[in-house]
Amino acid sequence: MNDPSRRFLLGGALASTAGLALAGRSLLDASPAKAQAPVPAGHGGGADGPTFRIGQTVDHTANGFNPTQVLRDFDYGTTTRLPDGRTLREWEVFASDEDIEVAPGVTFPAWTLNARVPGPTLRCREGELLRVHFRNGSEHPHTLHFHGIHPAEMDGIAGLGAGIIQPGQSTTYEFDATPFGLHLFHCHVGPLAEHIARGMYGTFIVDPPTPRPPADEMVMVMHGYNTTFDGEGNQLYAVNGIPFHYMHEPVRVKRNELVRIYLVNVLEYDPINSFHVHGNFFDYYPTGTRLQSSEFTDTIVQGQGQRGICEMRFPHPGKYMFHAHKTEFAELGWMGFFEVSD
Ligand SMILES: [Cu+2]
Repeated sequence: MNDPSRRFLLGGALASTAGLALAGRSLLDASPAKAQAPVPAGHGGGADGPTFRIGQTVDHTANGFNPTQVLRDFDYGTTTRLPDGRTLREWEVFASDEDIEVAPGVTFPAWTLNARVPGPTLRCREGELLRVHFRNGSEHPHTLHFHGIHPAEMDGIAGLGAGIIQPGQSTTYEFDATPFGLHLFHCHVGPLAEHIARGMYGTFIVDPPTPRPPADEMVMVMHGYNTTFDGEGNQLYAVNGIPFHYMHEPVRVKRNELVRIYLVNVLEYDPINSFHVHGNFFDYYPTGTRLQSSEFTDTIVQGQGQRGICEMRFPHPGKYMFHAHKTEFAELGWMGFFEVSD
């Protein structure tokens, strides 16, 4: 991903996002070198290329999801009481193939969970019994592999338990909600990198027995799109599905209110992702498995599969950027704003 010339051989998606990157970049610096690089004939700028229009956003209605809603969408499933008094919590999760407009005029053929990227944020409480009913409506074989503590046959990989779930087939994963913390789930079918890069991941929150203090809670899943399918990097970077979304629709928060971000990195192909907030610091709880903050900072890094909880209050009103502190990712979509008001 470090060779700009290779990037610009990648076709319409990149050419289309160059304008977006330029729009966002001016907030970070004033030298849009990449965005001004020549576009190969027939890609992006040509009549047969996608039609990027500055100021336009993607069609969220056609996509079927909007990152503004994804941000605070916690799926608690349905609960029943077991004879021993324990709570049984159940969800329905389905896989399907969906064309998603990931940047204006740029369609990505995603493999999705519950028809969105990222998939649902499943939320439960430690000690519950969980059942995830998985139906594969995709044209491709998939599984659900949860992070957490569970028996081998519930691990959602080939050759164990139900193994690979073929198109049209279903299975149920059952395990205990433990340990409390911030986890994730994703497909675990090979080629694994592509199944993840296509969009098959979601957030899995196990609340502690005594809830965390009340807060304005939100989920941020950091990921990317390898729109050329060369498996060598990403042409777009995003939080919650759509690059630059929170530049267009800032995350609105209240001054001095506790903000709790469940931050997950599932970015494929690039080894490290990061999160940085302007004009503020936050407490960081790695994996959310301890109730004591391990760090007070304004920047953290995560490898793929790493996650952690960020807690902060904004003492001043106004707009504050948040973005990957990897400038390349920020310029290709991984940036947004908090908008703080009274
Ligand atoms: Cu898969």
